[in-house]
Amino acid sequence: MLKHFLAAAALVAGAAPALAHVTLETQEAQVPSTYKAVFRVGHGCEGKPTIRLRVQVPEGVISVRPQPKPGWTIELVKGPYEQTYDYYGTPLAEGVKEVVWSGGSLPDEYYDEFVMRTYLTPGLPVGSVLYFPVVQECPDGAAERWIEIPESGKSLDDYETPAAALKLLPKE
Ligand SMILES: [Cu+2]
Repeated sequence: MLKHFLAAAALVAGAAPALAHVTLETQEAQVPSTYKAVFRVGHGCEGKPTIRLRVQVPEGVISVRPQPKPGWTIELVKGPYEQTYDYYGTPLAEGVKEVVWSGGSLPDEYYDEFVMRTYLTPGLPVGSVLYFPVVQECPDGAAERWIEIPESGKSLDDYETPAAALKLLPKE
């Protein structure tokens, strides 16, 4: 009986962190569409506050515009895309590849959201999952790296630090 209870407790303990990782508020979106990515940060790095958040923009996600956030400085890391995209008649061959929020301090006990508007281009593979790797940095070099991308046949639950996931749906 006790053994049973311990096994169940271990399962719960193992599953619990999944609720608090850096995740997207809306985890499904139609392709193509304008998508508002809201990254939810539910805790710091083992007790330490979050002082920097870096979000990598996956290929096929363009026209990235972060929402200004009081108390935080935003840096846009730009670079070339793997192809040229058509954005409402404008060819885009380069753009934002990474968004970095820094200068703030989010206590471990608090919750906050980091927002960017994006455009999901028509060529993105409908039916699959798109991953946004996120690195959460804390003082003294501490960090949580939400960058694991599941291999085929595995799910997010198989990983301890999965990247933020967005399921791509066909246009209705
Ligand atoms: Cu977590």
